[in-house]
Amino acid sequence: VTRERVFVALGSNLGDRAAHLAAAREALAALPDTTFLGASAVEETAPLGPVAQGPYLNQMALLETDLAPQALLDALLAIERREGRIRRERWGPRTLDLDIVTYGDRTVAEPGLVIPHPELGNREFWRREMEALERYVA
Ligand code: PH2
Ligand code: MG
Ligand code: MG
Repeated sequence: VTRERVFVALGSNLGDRAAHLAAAREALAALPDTTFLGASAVEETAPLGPVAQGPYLNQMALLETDLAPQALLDALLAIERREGRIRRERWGPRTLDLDIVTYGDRTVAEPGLVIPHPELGNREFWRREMEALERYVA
C-alpha cells in the first residue's frame, strides 16, 4: 500500500467542543499505520447550512497513512461515536465530525464517501487551514 497524505477536517458544536477536538487529535495520532503530521489552529466559525445551531470549532489535521479511504472512514466514524456522536438529522449539531477532505490526489465516489469532500469549494476556512498546514509541515 502507498502512504498518502490526507487532510481530515475536525468540527464540533455540542458539549465541550475543545475537549472533543483534543480527543480527536489524540485518536487520529493513535490510528494504525498512520502518522499525524500536524494540525492547524482551532477556529470558531458560524454554522453553515440550513439547520439553526450553535457556532462550531473547526480545525484541519494532516495525516500520512497506509489505510485505504474506506478503512480510514470507518476509523473516523468510530472516533466520532466514541465522542458521543448521535446522527439525528443531516447537517445537524454534533459533538464531533471528522471528514476526509482530500486523500492524496485521489478521487472517490462511493455511497457515503466522496473525495474530495463536496463542501471544499464552499469552505474558505478549510482551504485557508490546509494552506497554513502545508506551509508548516515539511
Ligand atoms: N459542518 C456541517 C454543517 N455546518 N458549519 C460550520 N461552521 N462548520 C462545520 O464544520 C459544519 C457546519 C456539516 O458537516
Ligand atoms: Mg462535515
Ligand atoms: Mg461528517
